[in-house]
Amino acid sequence: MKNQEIAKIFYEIADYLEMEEVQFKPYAYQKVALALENLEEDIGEIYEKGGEKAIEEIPGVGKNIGAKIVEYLKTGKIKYYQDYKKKYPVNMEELTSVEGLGPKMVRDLYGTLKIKNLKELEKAARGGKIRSLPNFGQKTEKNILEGIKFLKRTEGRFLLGDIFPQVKKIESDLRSLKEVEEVSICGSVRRMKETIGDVDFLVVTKSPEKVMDFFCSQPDIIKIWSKGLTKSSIRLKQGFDVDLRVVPQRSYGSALQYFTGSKEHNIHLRKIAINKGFKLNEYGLFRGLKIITGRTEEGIYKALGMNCPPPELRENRGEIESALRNKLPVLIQLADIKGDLHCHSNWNGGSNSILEMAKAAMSLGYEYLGISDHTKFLRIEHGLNERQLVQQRKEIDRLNKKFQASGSKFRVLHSAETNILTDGSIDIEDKTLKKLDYAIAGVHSSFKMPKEKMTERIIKAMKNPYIRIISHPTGRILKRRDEYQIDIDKILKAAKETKTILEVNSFPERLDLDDVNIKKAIEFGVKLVINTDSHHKDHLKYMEYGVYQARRGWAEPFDVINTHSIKKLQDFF
Ligand code: DGT
Ligand code: CA
Ligand code: CA
Repeated sequence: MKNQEIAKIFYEIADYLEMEEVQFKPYAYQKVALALENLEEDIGEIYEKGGEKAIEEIPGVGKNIGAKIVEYLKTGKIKYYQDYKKKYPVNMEELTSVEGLGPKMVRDLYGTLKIKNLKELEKAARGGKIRSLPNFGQKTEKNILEGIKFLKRTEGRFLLGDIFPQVKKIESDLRSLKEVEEVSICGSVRRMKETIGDVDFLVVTKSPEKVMDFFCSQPDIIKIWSKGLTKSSIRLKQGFDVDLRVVPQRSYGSALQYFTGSKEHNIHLRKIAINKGFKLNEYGLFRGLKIITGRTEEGIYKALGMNCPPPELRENRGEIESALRNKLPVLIQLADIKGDLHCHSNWNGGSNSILEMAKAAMSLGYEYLGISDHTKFLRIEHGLNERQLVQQRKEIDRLNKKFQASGSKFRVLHSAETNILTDGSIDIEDKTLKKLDYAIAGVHSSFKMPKEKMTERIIKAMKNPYIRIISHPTGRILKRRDEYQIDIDKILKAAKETKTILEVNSFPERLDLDDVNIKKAIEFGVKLVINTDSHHKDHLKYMEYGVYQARRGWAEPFDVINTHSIKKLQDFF
């Protein structure tokens, strides 16, 4: 599909336009890029069927951008983009991946020091060359070095959400082979870890040759590291590696157990086996030379006197002790989720109208959707002011009347994602907050405050009686920036006292709270909400990733407020 290729180019064009400080246009390109990324139909097919006219029906596409899409489909190039690349021969994607480094800074660094890529950037920063540039200074130089360090730390790991759809596709392709008797994803993907080193598959088959031939001839392969009858290893064009192992049926369960990990879980489990006079490895559970069991995972855990913990729990964080005492939690599932309480609409520049978002939520079987647009402090996000919020309420009331008249119990709830200012106050006055069904608050500025100040800032927001939810409570962006400095114990204690709900943000690069903090929050008795923070109707599907992290954090349906029915939720608020 050309959709992703064109989207990527448009994002870069937006960066170049920002470099030249062109107004509004960058946003237009970003918007189309987002629409292309979420388009289900192939753009080439749309063009073949309906010509340029059909292309211009894609949201945000006008004559100008439409012509560029057609140019790419016809020639594989966009001259406008090529010209920019000639003018600024920099690796934009690489450089802007450094936290805090935007297109304008890239322009200045290229203009003065001829910096074109990450390597040159690091060299200049280490050499103290950046601090003396106008508009940069010592602090910026230090931040750049920290940003680079952070990138290196997470290098080579992939976001679960970025690779999961393709991993599922490989799984179903393997499953459809008639030679394949069993297939399972294992490793960190099966445990739904937020980032993935490599992908591991297990297969049972009597014709390993056929299966390996298939595995090593998939279309997206860029390298075959090894190909054998029991193990093959490949790299896909997205950059990640996939291992496939073939095991005999009698060892399938023990191999699945072993290769699911985690390593820490396995080490603990093996000790228990030894204490009971067994030997446990990927071939089975043995007493002396005699195999006791190995066919199923459940069989192995049972023989060791325990329940089989869901893969998401296998991090040696107490799950083995719970499994031994028959006390494993009954984890939340995607099917328990009855609505999404943090979504954006076109009122604040999102891609879809409230009605479009609501329809998408209904098609997921939800009972409600909370619209929570940004508020006025966030000017780049077209944040709403008090007057606009009141107007928005009217539209939502109108929609709900329609739903009611048609006999649907679905409701749109009115919220806002307000900003916690540096002193902990909220950028919308209480009088207006009071009129919302519930208000959300989040930190969207001044991320680098000292720990104590940042903790106080958030706690003050929680004390506002109208703020019911704190969005993405730690502010981390995976592979990009660390969480801000906060005292999580103090935050959890205050959340409990003020009955403030903490969000599990499902966006694949956020997953905030993370698994460890989710578990901690539950132990503190704090309630959670799993939200997508959708800026497009197709983002609603990210809910699954929030649910996986909640499972990794031992969450049960009872801990999460958007498992409530609409009635119960309204009473709750
Ligand atoms: P990743 O790939 O870094 O995201 O993480 P995993 O957990 O998928 O790790 P990987 O691919 O190296 O190995 C897959 C599983 O195999 C791992 O979760 C547990 C098991 N395993 C690997 N090495 C060892 C080991 O040295 N000892 C034990 N007990 N298990 C291991
Ligand atoms: Ca792995
Ligand atoms: Ca592996």
